[in-house]
Amino acid sequence: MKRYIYLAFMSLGLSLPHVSAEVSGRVVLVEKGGQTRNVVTDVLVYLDNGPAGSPEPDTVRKLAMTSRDKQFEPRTVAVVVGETLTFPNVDDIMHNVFSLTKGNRFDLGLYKSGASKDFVFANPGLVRVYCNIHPQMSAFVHVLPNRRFAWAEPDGSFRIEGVPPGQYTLRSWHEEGESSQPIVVSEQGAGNVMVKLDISSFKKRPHLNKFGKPYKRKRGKY
Ligand SMILES: [Cu+2]
Repeated sequence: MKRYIYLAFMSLGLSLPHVSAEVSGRVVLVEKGGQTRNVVTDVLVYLDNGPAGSPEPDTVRKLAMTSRDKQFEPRTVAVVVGETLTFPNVDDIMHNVFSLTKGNRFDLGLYKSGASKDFVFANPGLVRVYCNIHPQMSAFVHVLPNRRFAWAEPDGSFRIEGVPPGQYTLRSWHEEGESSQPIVVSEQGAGNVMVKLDISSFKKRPHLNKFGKPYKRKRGKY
């Protein structure tokens, strides 16, 4: 059938329609001792090192990471290079959102309830986002080269749509670990892809403030 569609397009002097497939599978989080975590949260699955020159959707997404109850909501966001992320503050107190991550450093300064500031992420990579007032506020922004990504469902299943056939590296990320594996996507896509994400060696570490110094506790509270 595809051959006939191709020939029809060729005879009309048109270029071949964009072929895209779907990649689906399941992520398993492996904890210490080899046990698997029952509920999967905040696991990003994305395709890297794919064929060059694949078309991208040109719709503009509205993305936000809100400061609410001294937490970022959501805590993990994926943006495509050049996309804008809005950081609204809906708390009754001031926040100062910042990142010291190389390539996407920013400092939005102190701003009050109801205010919002934007940042455009220019370089791919994982960006660690914090508040300079509240050390418990931490978040992650994944800056990706394209839209070939998906967040896993709580049962670990994932589905990445609009994938041009080719050879890729399938990467998965959780704040406690990451993994990568080669994958071949045919015109029919790739299904039942199993991803084992080892989170057994994760250790939580404190982070520094925007000056690269430890946070100072004021009156016993943040
Ligand atoms: Cu804050």
